Amino acid sequence: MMTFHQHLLRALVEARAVAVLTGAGVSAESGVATFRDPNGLWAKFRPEELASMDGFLKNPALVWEWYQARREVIERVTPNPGHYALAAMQAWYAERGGALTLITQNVDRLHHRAGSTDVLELHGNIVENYCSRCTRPHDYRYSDNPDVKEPPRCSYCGGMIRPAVVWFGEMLPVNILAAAHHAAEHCDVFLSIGTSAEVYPAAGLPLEAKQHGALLVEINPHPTVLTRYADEVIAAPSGEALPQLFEQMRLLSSAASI
Ligand code: BJW
Ligand code: ZN
Repeated sequence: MMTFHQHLLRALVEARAVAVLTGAGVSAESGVATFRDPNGLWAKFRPEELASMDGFLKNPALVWEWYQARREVIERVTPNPGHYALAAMQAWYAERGGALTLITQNVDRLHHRAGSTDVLELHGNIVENYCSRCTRPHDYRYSDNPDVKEPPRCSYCGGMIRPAVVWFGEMLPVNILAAAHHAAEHCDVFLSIGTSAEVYPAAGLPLEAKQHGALLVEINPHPTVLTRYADEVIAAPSGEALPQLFEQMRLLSSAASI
């Protein structure tokens, strides 16, 4: 049983608006590799070769196969207790007339599968695809065609189809980023969970929230560049910390209402 500071629990129970930023660490306990951990994806692959338009144009089949392999993993795994706790917390705030805005850098859709709604996907998703030339959406589903080894071609212009993720050097979806900034600037508590906070502009959101007066909380078993700015650090895996945090919030809240 983890113990949390009373003022953290009280801040969470009293908050009207909560913003949460998640990263790859939230899916680690589901069996999805992170990027920058010692056994993460970037330990084996060079980011600029795989997660950039230049890399895709130089070696489309390599990039496509890398995404196919990751799709295979993501189809096979399931959300973990951390994903479910965040979905339950979102419903809990909504019932009380508040709001929890879930901002994620993850492309795996596990938050959706756990029941979270209105998820702000800053880096897109790995399930959908679009044409790298004319940008039209392309209806390719991994489960229908798991063995496609090269990018399919666009039925309108013949361009190469790419995953609907945001690569280095590409702009994040404008409306989604704007909604994320708004949530960061207007929340009472901001939770940064399972992210190294190294990739911008997402990494700027926690400090933006703190500058606007939010309590900044980090949940991560390892220190990050953000740790020294956090008001509260829960140094534990999110799949363990989040269900216990939510449980203790509910206990405090029901005790307070007696
Ligand atoms: C656990 C755990 C457990 C483990 N529980 N925790 C300002 C300064 C410097 C550079 C820039 C800047 N602004 C922009 C840039 C450039 C660049 C950038 O940020 N570079 C930095 C790396 C230096 N940013 C961009 O290029 C962005 N675009 C942009 O800014 O466009 C501007 C523009 C304007 C005008 C014209 C054109 C452009 C785009 C960034 C896109 C990032 N894309 C990727 C790939 C997505 C597709 C895919 O998945 O293949 O997104 S990179 C990769 O990193 C992925 C992730 O979403 C992202 C963040 O990683 P995350 O989630 O933090 O994972 P990790 O692995 O880093 O950390 C995991 C953490 O979990 C660790 O801390 C562990 O301890 C922890 N953990 N187990 C809880 N059980
Ligand atoms: Zn096209």
